[in-house]
Amino acid sequence: MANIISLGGLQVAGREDLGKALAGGGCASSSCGSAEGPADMAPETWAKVKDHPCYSEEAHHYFARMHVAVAPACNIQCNYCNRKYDCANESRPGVVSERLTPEQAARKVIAVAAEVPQLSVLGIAGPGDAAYDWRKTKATFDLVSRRLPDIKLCLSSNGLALPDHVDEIVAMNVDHVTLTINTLDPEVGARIYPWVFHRGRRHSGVEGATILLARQMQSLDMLVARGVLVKVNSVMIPGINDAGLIELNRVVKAKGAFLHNIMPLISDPAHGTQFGLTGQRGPTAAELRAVQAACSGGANLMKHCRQCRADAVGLLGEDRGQEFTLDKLPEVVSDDPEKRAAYRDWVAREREDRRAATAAAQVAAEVVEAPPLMVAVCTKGGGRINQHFGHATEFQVYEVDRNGVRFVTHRRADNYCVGGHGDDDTLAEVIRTLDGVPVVLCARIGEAPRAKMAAAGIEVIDAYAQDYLEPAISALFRLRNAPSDTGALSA
Ligand code: CLF
Ligand code: SF4
Repeated sequence: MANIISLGGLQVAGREDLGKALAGGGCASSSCGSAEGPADMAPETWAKVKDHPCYSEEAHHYFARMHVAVAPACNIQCNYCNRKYDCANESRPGVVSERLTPEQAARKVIAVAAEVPQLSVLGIAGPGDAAYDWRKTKATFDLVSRRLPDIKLCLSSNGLALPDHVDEIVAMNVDHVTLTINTLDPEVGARIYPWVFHRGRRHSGVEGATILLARQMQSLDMLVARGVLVKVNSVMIPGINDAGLIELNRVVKAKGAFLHNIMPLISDPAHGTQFGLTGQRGPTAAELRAVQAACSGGANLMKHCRQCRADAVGLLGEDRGQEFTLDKLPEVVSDDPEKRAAYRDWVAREREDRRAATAAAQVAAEVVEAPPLMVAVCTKGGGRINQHFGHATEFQVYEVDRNGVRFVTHRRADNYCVGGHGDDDTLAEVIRTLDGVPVVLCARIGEAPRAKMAAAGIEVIDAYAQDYLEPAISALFRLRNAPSDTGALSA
């Protein structure tokens, strides 16, 4: 089999060259899902999540998803949505996608699959509700699964119409469904959903919220009973549903949800939503972290969600959607499954190496008694420190101590270096973005920005360029706290 892989137009051959391609110059990066690996779950569950960038935090370093905006109709009204934009339950608010017919969508998926070997998942997350606009969702999945049987199918829904389609979902081998459940309390629900449309009638207030909640719980039970992995999304709305999210997390875990994704409300008067116009604010990062911390011991939390667009393409955190708009697609598209197979072989070997290196570094670090250290990383995928500081639009933040390296969150900032020139305003924004994070690991940085970052109290280190993330972070922790230990890597 020809082991030739194309990464965004760059042709590379084999494993070493692919590593170099991921390591070189370049741009966007990302991260998201359960932090667990194959040792933590049943083999059949691991088989479902290992290539899904949202359901496995590890997979998001290697695999891409794409969304197609085929389902514009919706059956409820959320106060953070005004229907001019994509469904805000699993999309960045204020974004409008190019709407496609199922045939156009299938053409687009085949074209992307031929160009992006990292592609492993097709998701339908709007622009309305994928289960309510079922005919178009199903037609798209049917067309794609016939042509690309190795691509996993994934959908997102508010849950109201979903119980009517569980048999078809299972028959189509859809292994991953996201349900948005914002509250267990219909009184609270009435403050989020002014109305729902069910069985030909509109129901408002508490009556509507009661119907919606019952159908969401029914959806969760039915999907779990049929072996479908369910991720629950909750939009955190301070002063409205925040107090109930810990109990919600506990309940969805007890019902068998695989992941819980607590997303911040993004509210802006310019979006024209009820919450935007009435000044309802979203949570601060500290409020979101506090709720996540209080959910410890409940359902696994997803912390790498990027609140994608309903037409997102690429690794999480990178958006290649504009490369694949309808006007840029060829009329006749053909797939190249060998490229994806070669890429997956490479990923399997990389994962083994990375796990072995992480385990060895952890053994060395667990003797170090020191407070946890926060470390930001510049990466554009592959689980390595492979991005120039000036090209990072996003920093992945990890915490390390003697118990290991844990992904905490991502923080976004405009990239510092534009056209080879650093922008001081952007650097100031990067420094604000990295508040509370004293160290950044990157592939390269110029001396001038390094000095400015140091003056702001942030050390930027490029000595671990191209290394795997976790072993490098462990080594840094050990070096800082046991510098005389000759076993530690030096920076
Ligand atoms: Fe899309 Fe959602 Fe499937 Fe992922 S996204 S339908 S589960 S393939 Fe992922 Fe995007 Fe977050 Fe969604 S980062 S918004 S969680
Ligand atoms: Fe908007 Fe999605 Fe809510 Fe429907 S379910 S009103 S599309 S946010």
